[in-house]
Amino acid sequence: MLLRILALSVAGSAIGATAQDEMGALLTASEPAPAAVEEQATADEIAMADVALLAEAVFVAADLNGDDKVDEQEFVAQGEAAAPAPTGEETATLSAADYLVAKFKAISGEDHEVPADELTLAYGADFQTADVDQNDVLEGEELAVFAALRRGEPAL
Ligand SMILES: [Ca+2]
Ligand SMILES: [Ca+2]
Repeated sequence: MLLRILALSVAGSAIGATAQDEMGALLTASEPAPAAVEEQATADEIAMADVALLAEAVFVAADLNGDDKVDEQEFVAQGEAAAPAPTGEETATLSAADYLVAKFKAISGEDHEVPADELTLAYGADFQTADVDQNDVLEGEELAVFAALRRGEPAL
């Protein structure tokens, strides 16, 4: 009886190890390096499938204190770092930071915090809005609209 349990547990662990190896290989194959995600942000086009990765990369970059939530200050700092406000005459009534604060409020809701899934949802919604021809790929002008929406600025 004892031998049987032993044999089963050995067999079980062998299967477990194989499955883990396969999972590891799959994860390694499908997860792009952080550098690849950064490149997607400035690519010629962004596919719907890239949005979650993009949101994740932005979230990690924005969450400076590592508490798995992006607060207003972190959101604005990340937004300003990603798209520096144009220098020169500031005739607009709202600054880039004002737009980012408004965008943060829209995403965060009443708890004034944005966990990763809320940022991913917001990016998904902005993607849909920017994808004018609804082909699940942002190209050309659509990319500019997507960038503006993510900064909370009115799309042109
Ligand atoms: Ca944080
Ligand atoms: Ca499109």
